[in-house]
Amino acid sequence: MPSSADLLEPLRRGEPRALGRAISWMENGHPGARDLMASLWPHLGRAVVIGITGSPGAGKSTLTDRLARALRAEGQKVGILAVDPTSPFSGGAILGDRIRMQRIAADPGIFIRSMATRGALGGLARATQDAIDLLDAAGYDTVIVETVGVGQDEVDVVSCVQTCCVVLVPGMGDEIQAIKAGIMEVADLFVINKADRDGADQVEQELTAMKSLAPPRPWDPPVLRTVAQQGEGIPELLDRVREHGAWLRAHGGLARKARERARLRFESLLAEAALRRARAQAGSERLEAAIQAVADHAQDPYTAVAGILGEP
Ligand SMILES: Nc1nc2c(ncn2[C@@H]2O[C@H](COP(=O)(O)OP(=O)(O)OP(=O)(O)O)[C@@H](O)[C@H]2O)c(=O)[nH]1
Ligand SMILES: [Mg+2]
Repeated sequence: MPSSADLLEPLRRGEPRALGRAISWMENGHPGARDLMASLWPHLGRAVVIGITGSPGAGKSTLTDRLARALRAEGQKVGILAVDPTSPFSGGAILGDRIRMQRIAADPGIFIRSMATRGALGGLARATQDAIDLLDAAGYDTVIVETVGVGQDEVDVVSCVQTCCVVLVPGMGDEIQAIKAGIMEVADLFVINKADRDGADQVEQELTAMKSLAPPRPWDPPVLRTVAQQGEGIPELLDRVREHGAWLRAHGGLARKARERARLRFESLLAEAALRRARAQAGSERLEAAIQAVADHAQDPYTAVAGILGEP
């Protein structure tokens, strides 16, 4: 079995096999995972991370594919993480994506990985953040994170990215309302994809109306149109992503985001470690008994937790 030291060099050279294995290590809580991260940590923070999020079928993968090809044409190395909180499978089982992305998958300058719920210790957001860090350490210039727009899981995933692009399509109707909750606040850019279809004007109007109702933000997320299938609007999208990056740098946003990410990660690891420790110290039986007592209304949860922690 390779040690983290064995993995480190090929990983730093950007070898896809080492990268794939390292991502699995982090997902599965391999004993060498912590050492590996410790060795890499000083080298991180170089990669630009772009999030592409939106409803199923909005064209996220097509956009991602186009963006990746545009960045490759500039000579960049590109990592793609396809995050699907609704899928129990991981390791590349998103068949449609695989077929669509076959063309770019053959390019050694592009690394693609599907991330799904199963097997990701500590949740998808953490697994995604770890994978981003590994790609960063492996010399990938840009990482594109594609997530389906559903609930908290993906809002957490969005916290991993530098620039979050929310993809809308014409004819969404009520869906635009649904997207408002949570996603409105995290969007750095709105992309109206499938602009070749009728109704792009209407989505844009609804979006503008929604933006005007939201509390003003220091960065006003621009709205742009793309036809990902034809590659239309992709250079403009990249320009806007870079503008946002420049704005972040000029306003201390990168440091602020880095600190927020560090806090989320630190606190979730700490909470998990505290639970593990409590379980080890009190014993699983006592913990289960306490949970049952709460369920039976024999004891309230606050008192039960204090009891496990030995607090008065
Ligand atoms: N008309 C039109 N179709 C598009 C455009 N972009 C993508 N499509 C098509 O929309 C369908 C869905 O595209 P995907 O890129 O798989 O969408 P997705 O958001 O990744 O889908 P999921 O990952 O399944 O949520 C495909 O058939 C694409 O060819 C576009 O700009 N115009
Ligand atoms: Mg997709």
